[in-house]
Amino acid sequence: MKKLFSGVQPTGTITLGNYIGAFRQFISLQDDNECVFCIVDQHAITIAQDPQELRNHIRSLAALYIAVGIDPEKSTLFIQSEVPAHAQAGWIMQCISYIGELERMTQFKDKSDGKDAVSAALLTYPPLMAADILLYQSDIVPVGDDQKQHVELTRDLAERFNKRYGKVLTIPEIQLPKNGARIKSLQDPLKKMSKSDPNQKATIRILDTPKQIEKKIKSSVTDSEGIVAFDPENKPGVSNLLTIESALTNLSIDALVQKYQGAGYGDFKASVAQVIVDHFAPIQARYEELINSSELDEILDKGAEKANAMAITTLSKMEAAMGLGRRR
Ligand code: ATP
Ligand code: LTN
Repeated sequence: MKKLFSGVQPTGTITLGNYIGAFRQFISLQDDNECVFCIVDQHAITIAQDPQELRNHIRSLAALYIAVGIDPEKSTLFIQSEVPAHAQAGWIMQCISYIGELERMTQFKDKSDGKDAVSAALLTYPPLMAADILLYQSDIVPVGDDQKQHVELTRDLAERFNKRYGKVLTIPEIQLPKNGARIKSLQDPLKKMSKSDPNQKATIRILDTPKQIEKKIKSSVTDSEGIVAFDPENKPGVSNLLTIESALTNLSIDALVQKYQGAGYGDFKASVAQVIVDHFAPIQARYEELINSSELDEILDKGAEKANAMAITTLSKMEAAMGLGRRR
């Protein structure tokens, strides 16, 4: 079995983009791999968070992992700040990172652009992410394509570490989703759909009510041509909706274009909205069962314990290889 690691930030209720780009992959991968899934709350605080909101988002994200189908019997699910080795290994990774390579990360550029107070941790976010992955000697990292650059940096850092201190770390491979790698904002289909987008109309969230979903899809930005066709460059809005329906139904884009031949945008949007509503209904029902249950706390306690044991093993090897403390 291959070892697999992925993380999601508790910065808001997960979107359709997160679901298609990340969560659905996780579920299909957990049968054939040894999976570790992390709620990366330490990454979330690289941008200031309201404490009560952060607490709620962490719990909600944990319940959603289970509700979408992560099986705690097969996979390990835990909260990053409950496993101290992440911050410790994150520091080590910072020590072998160069400022220049961190400044070149597009996520850093996007998130710091135009801000006058940018935390140092926004720059050192990728070395912490590298630590997350490398502590579990992960072979595979399934993420959306916006994270490709970070996983490539993780590989560089692991190679650099191994070259300097001996072969301690596994070099991970990125795994991109086959379908719908990047779902776009409903209001600006040139931007990715992002859970921290302040414009509520831009994102569908996994806990949205059917009414909200219908309204948001109905008001999504398309074009004035009135023909349902797949052309991401010239028709990004319509293409995005087709990508969403295709990803949720597993029907090909061609089959969908065929299905909507002659249909107006009104009917097209109503039908896409219905597909999303039907897909989310069972997930939302399971979420309601979990969110205030002790079952969720038990899963997270057990997850932290398992993750801790794995992470400490690698951290000890890293520290010994570097000559830190009194380890040999
Ligand atoms: P934030 O707005 O806080 O940056 P985000 O919505 O971009 O959040 P992350 O927590 O950064 O989400 O990412 C969680 C996972 O979802 C990652 O694997 C990421 O690649 C994937 N992902 C995020 N947005 C999209 C999207 N629009 N389409 C496909 N996958 C996505
Ligand atoms: N940077 C990622 C979240 C993340 C992650 C990870 C993903 C933190 N650590 C380790 C995969 C593996 C994001 O913003 N999506």
